[in-house]
Amino acid sequence: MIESSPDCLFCKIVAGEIPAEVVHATESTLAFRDVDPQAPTHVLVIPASHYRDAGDLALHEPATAAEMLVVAAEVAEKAGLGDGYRLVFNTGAGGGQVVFHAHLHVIGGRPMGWPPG
Ligand code: D5M
Repeated sequence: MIESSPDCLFCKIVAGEIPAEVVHATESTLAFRDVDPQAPTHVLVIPASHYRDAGDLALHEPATAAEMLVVAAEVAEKAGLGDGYRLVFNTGAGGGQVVFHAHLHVIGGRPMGWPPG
């Protein structure tokens, strides 16, 4: 783990160097709208510190990993997603991860299919 990584897009959002539509913030987490939404509600919840993926985060900062789930539930409630929503950690390139700063997708507001694409 490193506190922040100089070339990391999401570290720059945490630092306020790149703008984002923030919907929730705590000392250890930040939640902001995905720039390429896949549903009416699409928010990313990230740890403030830099970890490459969900496993790296959970290994080194399990309390923050758990807090991200609480934040996701709060985001979903605020967005009126009482009917349900989807939480996704794309992990590694083969898992569809593109930004290598751990992040939890909170997706909702439309019917969800299974299996995911
Ligand atoms: O998802 C990475 C996600 O990050 C993808 O859904 C787009 C989103 N993204 C990329 N750049 C930005 C900025 N600047 N603001 C908000 N959202 C952004 P992954 O799970 O890595 O495939």
